[in-house]
Amino acid sequence: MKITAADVVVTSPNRNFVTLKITTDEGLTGLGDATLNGRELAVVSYLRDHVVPLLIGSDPHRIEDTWQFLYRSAYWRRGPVTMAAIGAVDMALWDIKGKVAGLPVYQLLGGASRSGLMAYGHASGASLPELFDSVREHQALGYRSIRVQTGVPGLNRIYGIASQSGPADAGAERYDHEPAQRGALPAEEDWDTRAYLRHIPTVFEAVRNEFGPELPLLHDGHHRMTPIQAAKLGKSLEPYDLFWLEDCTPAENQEALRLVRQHTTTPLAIGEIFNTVWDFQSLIKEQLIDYVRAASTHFGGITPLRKVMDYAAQYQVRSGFHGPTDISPVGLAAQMHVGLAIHNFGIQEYMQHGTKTNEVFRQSFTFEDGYLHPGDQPGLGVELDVDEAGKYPYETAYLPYNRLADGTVHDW
Ligand code: EZ4
Ligand code: CO
Repeated sequence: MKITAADVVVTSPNRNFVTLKITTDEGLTGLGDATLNGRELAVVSYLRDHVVPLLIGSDPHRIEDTWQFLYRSAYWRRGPVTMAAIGAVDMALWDIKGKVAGLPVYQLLGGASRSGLMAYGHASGASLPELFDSVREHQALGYRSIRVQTGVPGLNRIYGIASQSGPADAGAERYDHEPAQRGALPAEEDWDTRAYLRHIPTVFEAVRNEFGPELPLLHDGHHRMTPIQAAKLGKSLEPYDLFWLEDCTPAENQEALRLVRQHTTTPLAIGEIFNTVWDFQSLIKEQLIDYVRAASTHFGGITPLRKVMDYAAQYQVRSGFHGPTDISPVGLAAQMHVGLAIHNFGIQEYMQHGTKTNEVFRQSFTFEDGYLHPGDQPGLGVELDVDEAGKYPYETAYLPYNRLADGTVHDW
């Protein structure tokens, strides 16, 4: 079998997505997600100009070899643009292999280790009553684990707060805080870490009082704290028994996690912006984290995601793959197959795509009683409706960013 075509499809139903569609001489097609939120067109060029010409004529069955060839022959290794491009190729080849075998990808990875994937959703509110409504709404949707983000008194606009609670209007996203916002420039938000550190423990105390001790609760610090601030937050949240505290410090300084670990038993999750196995090497080996936040899309695909999880298994570190709406349905499906197959699955983030996105990407996964399952279609189980995709051309969009009260740019 040979690859005869590889097309890069850019579409913006509810938000921008970049999808690679590989076609073989036997008429089979495979899909891969190459969406890099806010920097989408860089990956489009990387694929169209530098990867697609190398794929034509090659054997789609050689997944490991193709991955190593694209990674090593570029000479310039790693980085989100390169790894999103390689990831899309890798997913598309697994999709094709599954279709040839007549099996869902999880079967090729060793078969199911569980009947479904526990998923968490994003509850948020500017105030406590709004947050409680949002938690109840997510419970009604079936979620059994919930991420909690709230407004902070004195700050106008911060990460993670949807401007509306309840289901979105027809065609819109439920989570309007997630999409990079369409427009020529990024939106500016404000930040004050001391105000945040004072407020957040009171929020978790109130949520525990309202919803009881059993509900697994998660929280995302979104890279904003110094090591000692993160240590303080982890310690102050211990009475509320978090499932995890995510991205408590910026990921570049990995030694920060040693200091955080010395002070708190709150479980730590990190790595949504990591793009290779090597970014996790010390953190896993030194047991500085509890959950791997990688996403198939930004991490080079299914092949390396499986490898990092096998490595993590030796240290009792589990998966918590990144699943925001900027991971396309193809990327989400890819990591569901990995999550179902590995032994050390932890939890899967699952935000729900908008209805227009679901018309562009026809999917076969299920979400029942809080558990995801990728379905049993051969391959990844996602098909792209190219005509629908063509209705929604790319629109410039950026993630927001942060400034402190004195105007200093802060981590977002
Ligand atoms: O801000 O995916 O845990 N989830 C997150 C996300 C990220 C977006 C960035 O594109 O941190 O909301
Ligand atoms: Co996050």
